[in-house]
Amino acid sequence: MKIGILGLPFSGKTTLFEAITGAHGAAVERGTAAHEATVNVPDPRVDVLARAVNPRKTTYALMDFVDIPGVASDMKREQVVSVLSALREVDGLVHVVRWFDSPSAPPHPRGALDPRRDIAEIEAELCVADLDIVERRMEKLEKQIGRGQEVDKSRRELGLMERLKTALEGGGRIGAQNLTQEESALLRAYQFLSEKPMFYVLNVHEDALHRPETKALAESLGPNTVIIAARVEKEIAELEPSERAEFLQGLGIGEPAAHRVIRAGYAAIGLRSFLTQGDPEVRAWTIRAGDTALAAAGKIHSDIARGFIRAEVTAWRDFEKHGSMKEARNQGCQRLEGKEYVMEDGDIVLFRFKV
Ligand SMILES: Nc1nc2c(ncn2[C@@H]2O[C@H](COP(=O)(O)OP(=O)(O)OP(=O)(O)O)[C@@H](O)[C@H]2O)c(=O)[nH]1
Ligand SMILES: [Mg+2]
Repeated sequence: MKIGILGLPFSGKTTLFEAITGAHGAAVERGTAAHEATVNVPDPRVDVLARAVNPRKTTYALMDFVDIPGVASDMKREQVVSVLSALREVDGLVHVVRWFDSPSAPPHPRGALDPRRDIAEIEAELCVADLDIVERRMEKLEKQIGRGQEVDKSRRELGLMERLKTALEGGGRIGAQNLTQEESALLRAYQFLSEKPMFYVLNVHEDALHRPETKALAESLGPNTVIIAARVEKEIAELEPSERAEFLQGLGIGEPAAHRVIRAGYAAIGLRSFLTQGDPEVRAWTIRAGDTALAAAGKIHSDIARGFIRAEVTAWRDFEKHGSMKEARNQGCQRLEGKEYVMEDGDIVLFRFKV
């Protein structure tokens, strides 16, 4: 899974990217290119399972982050479209909203701080980028209809695109358009930005982390908003791992930025994890809420999905209660499930398959 980081110039996107991924120095050139890095999804269940199973290898689920240069309404439209195109394939967006002022940082591009205005500006840029795609598609469909190619199908899609155009021109996100399943499926290939799940990081000065007005603002922006002092978190991420906890504690922060942002991303996108265990490896895998056993099998290998026979599933709480896979099985906690079984977060699964 992949999360894209966006926001106005100098909101702290690259600083947050460095805090989350630990990337820094020459790898993170400022202001121009997009950066990408992969981080482990922290999951205490993986650690507990690994202690019980003692495998040769322990592998966490992975999350990719993409950091792009800032976009703003006073940039050329082609430039906005080109910068934002780096986010087309991501599964969710995190919008970094600036709520710090510092003499050592470039000033906010709009002068005063105003998170709501910044959010409206970025949302409008997402709509502009999507509108660009919609309009180009409409031209193509009109030509096809003119040539008599797949007329009915093209007309139907053109009708949908016209609806999206009207919505986008009025500043409405595609994600808010009450699309049918069929329409969503048709639109999937266009990877519209304003259809993607989005959450906010409120980037504050470390002194403002625990202020009531910071918390009130974060809450008003949405349930998955994360309050982060990106610059100090970046500095802490550069320390030796053994020293980090003490500094975080000093700031009254329980967990590093990476953990909090990934957790918010899981919630915003609707992600879940399942676990596999055995002799070479204990491992966590990411799926979407509502995914079936068959879909989960396909995450591991297409052969496992193709030759799916059954899934042997132990719920996380049953494993936890009995302390080992063997004891959980002895107590009758292992269930046999078929392809259609809807996976639960934390399920420990062994897939039986034949190809
Ligand atoms: N005081 C303070 N400064 C910050 C914070 N986050 C970022 N900065 C500073 O703000 C400036 C811009 O930060 P960047 O992370 O490069 O911002 P950006 O959003 O990536 O900017 P562009 O890529 O140019 O759009 C740098 O000088 C940072 O050190 C913060 O939380 N507190
Ligand atoms: Mg940057």
